[in-house]
Amino acid sequence: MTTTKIDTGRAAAKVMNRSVLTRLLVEKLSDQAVIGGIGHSNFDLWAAGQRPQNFYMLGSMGLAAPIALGVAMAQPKRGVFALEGDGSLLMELGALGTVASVGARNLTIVVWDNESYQITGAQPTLTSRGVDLVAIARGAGLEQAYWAADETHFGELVDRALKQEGPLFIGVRADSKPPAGVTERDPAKIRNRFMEAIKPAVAEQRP
Ligand SMILES: Cc1ncc(C[n+]2csc(CCOP(=O)(O)OP(=O)(O)O)c2C)c(N)n1
Repeated sequence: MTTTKIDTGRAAAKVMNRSVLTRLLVEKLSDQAVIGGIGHSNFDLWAAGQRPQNFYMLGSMGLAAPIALGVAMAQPKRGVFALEGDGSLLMELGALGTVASVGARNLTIVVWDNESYQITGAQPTLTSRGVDLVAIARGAGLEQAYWAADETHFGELVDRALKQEGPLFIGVRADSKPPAGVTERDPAKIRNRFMEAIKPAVAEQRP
């Protein structure tokens, strides 16, 4: 861990590309579940390779972290990531306190802060006026909340998440480039594929 960079504030964090970092994240994964929030978070997750352990939230903002928390609680041995846009997270800030109070070590929230509701026309969000989501996460009780200083630091934070020492909150300042693909809009297929991929082996199932 590059501890010298760990407390980089938002202003000093590099503006990076969500598609590139999503690929970087996915390349490090094995059986971890990833929940892509509405918006370009899940488009880029889709484009990074359609892993069956990915769930693509279509339609409702702010649900990546709550869904991920449910999966993390049901399967404490599985690493779980929530990928969410800043606009969506701002809709569901209470979830941060819930995640902190549960303290799921296997859960990581990544927020792509592009200061806008990009998918609906790039209307500015409150982060464009200085609202700091990492500071909010810390205030909600998530002590391990950091701005990724650059791509290397992002990779280091993901490595830490993979050791399941969370809950971890990773803020990324994201540029406004378009996503690398578009999620296929087939909710039943998305749900069934995900449930099949993460269902416990028969011996592990609860009675
Ligand atoms: C409750 C709710 N309000 C509004 C919308 C319309 N809507 C869908 S995505 C979106 C913007 C998402 O912004 P953000 O989470 O920042 O992701 P980005 O588009 O920047 O990737 C909006 C306003 C919605 N789907 N649900």
